[in-house]
Amino acid sequence: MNRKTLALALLVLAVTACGEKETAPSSAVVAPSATAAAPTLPAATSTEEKILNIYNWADYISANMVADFEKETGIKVNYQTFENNEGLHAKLVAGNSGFDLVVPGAVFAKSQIDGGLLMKLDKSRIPNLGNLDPVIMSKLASVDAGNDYLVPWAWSYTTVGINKGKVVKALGSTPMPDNAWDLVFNPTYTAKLKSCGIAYLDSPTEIIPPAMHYLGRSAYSNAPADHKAAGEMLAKVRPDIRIFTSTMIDDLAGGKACVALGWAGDMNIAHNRAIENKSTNDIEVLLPKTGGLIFFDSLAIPKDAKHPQNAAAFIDYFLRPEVSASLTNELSYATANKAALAKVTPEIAQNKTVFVDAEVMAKMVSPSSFSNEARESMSNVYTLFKKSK
Ligand code: N2P
Repeated sequence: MNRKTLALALLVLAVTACGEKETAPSSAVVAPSATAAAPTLPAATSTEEKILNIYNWADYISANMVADFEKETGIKVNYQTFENNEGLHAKLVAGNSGFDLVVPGAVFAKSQIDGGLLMKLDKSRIPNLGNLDPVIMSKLASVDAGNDYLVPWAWSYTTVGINKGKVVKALGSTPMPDNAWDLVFNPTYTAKLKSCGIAYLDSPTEIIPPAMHYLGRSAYSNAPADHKAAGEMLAKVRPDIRIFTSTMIDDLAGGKACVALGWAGDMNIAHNRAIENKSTNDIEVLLPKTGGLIFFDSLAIPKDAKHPQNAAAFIDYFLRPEVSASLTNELSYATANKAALAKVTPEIAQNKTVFVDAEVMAKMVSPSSFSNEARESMSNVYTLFKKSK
């Protein structure tokens, strides 16, 4: 039943790039299928020194993934984390980042491909590409034609999360709003909630898109007028926003923030962490009635990577069903690995904030990509917003 729900949900997931709606033929999307886990990794044929430098988002990998890969291949992994797409993008643009494997969001990946910042995958080294869901891969082809550069790592959506008890208390006689986005964008609510802490993600492309969406404009508008409108709206709540962060798990779980504009996956981690810590903080992921913003993060190899064969070996290892499933099971981020779905625990598979129902999914905003100019314009609006208090 869950697989069916997921398949339905994914049918409506449309990754569109700059308004382009073209979709590559699905025959072009996957490598020759080899669904069984390979007994030996393509790493065995790597002619490179045994080093792999990975750059990923914080809190975005299962506990043993790196150690198990190192043990099996003898490849030493240097693992570093970044805070947001802007940070990763700047490193790629500057070049010589030293990284062999990075995890850009779909929103940035198209301009990175177009800008020649990424290397084409050597698909012959990644037989487990056949495990990926062809429906998702055909959607991703609107960002990456032919699926030549990106391998989906995980997906989730940007939304509003709350500490239920604290929010109800802070709102007092004011009932919960009909539209959850009000909790972070409407001064009537933020003025009350500032007492228990409102956290925002710290990135222009994480905040301006939901703000435009809240205003009824396209979340992926490239028009400076739309960015400006979002900035004007955000200025009204600025005095109420206390926390800007890219790692809000502990803020939520520990009770420092009672409301967050962030990623559903991290909110689910916070929910579980609060329980583990035996705290009374009850963290809940809300599903705004106007929809959250789907995001899609993918593994990619920088153009000047020194160890692309080792990177391909890691990608193939990650695409084993049990390895992909470990990420979903431990971190509540959904997978595009179809072969992994059978290994997702019932608890996660049935969590409607991870694999959302088809009707909730239908309202979600699909990712798109911004022009370089639009990112610059949003960055200016965001900087002004953050500076003013
Ligand atoms: C997980 C990071 C999620 C990445 N902590 C959002 N694109």
